Amino acid sequence: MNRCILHIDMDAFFASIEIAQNPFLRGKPVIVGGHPDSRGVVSTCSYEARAFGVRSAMPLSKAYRLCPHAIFLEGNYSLYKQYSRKIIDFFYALTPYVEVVSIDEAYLDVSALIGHSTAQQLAASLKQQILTETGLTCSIGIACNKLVAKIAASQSKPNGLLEIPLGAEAEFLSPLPIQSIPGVGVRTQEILNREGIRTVSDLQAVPLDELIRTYGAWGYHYYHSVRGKDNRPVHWEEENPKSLGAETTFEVDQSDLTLLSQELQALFERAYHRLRRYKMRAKRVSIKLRYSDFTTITRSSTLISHSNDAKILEAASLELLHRHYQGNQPLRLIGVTLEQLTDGYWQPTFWDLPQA
Ligand code: TTP
Ligand code: MG
Repeated sequence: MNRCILHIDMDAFFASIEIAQNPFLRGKPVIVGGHPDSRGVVSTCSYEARAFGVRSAMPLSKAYRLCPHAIFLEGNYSLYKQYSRKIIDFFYALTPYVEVVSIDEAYLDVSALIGHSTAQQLAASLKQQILTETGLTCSIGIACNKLVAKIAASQSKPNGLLEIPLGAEAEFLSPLPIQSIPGVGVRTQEILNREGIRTVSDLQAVPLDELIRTYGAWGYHYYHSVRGKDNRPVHWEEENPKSLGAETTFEVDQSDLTLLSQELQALFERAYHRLRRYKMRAKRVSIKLRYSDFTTITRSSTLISHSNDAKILEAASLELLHRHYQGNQPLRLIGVTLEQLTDGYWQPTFWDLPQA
């Protein structure tokens, strides 16, 4: 059976929340990340600032040179997480088949809902609900798989809705630049460009055996991706999970402990977010480390009692990393899992209460 997947990604997420909170900012270039004199980088910026060339991860000093009249804001991460949680709850109200990918991004498998409504109708009403309840816009891609749905969402930004009909995947992708394909990072893009491969259609023309000769296992990935083929299911979660985890495979193997700690913290946030959504508590924290040679270890730490305290659980996961990571060996994968779960009482926060 053909699947129907929605990919939803909020537009200029952190900046849009700041604007929703303070309408004076609407229509203005807004940059979130800190004061332009500081050494930090841009988290994100409004589309008005993007018109001046400002982008995520750019040094704030450079953003200031490009757009000196922009409004620079420190950012309020806990507020952004609260918005994120509200939006994710709308997804779960539609279907249990939700895979939350990041703070502002999720896949929904809505195959079972099609017939009663069209995918376009579902997506349009979700966009409307998010806008009415939060004041934020998002972009939604609809396709038969995750890869094409994600690219469709990014192509429709901002405030877009784009459905790629079944069978039109390769045709949709062909005019796009090669870096539109997830997995084609800056380095791969440079290598491909040197060989004269700039668009997806250029890469569609390269035979499979040549791709495998040049790129090894990634050759298969490119071959199928450029044709819009992707079999990955939406990784949704059961009603009462036994464990909640998140892991990531690096594009380039990593050995920098600071970076690994940051990645682990980001993964922990994802696992913890789900713990919170299920209103559960965990008694054990595990980490998984896979080295370049595919040697994989998992290490666990058991707490004295069940906890839903983010600080305690996060500290346990970081402590495991610091204790067990062999610093001289690069990692290709890192993951964290919250285990031995039990139902727990969560104090409702301001955001759980109806807003005036
Ligand atoms: P994105 O979805 O990549 O970016 P965005 O929502 O700001 O803009 P759009 O999707 O319309 O292109 O990331 C979501 C949030 O994650 C973003 O608002 C801020 C944060 N973020 C960072 O802090 N640093 C980064 O380098 C990136 C890419 C995002
Ligand atoms: Mg976004």
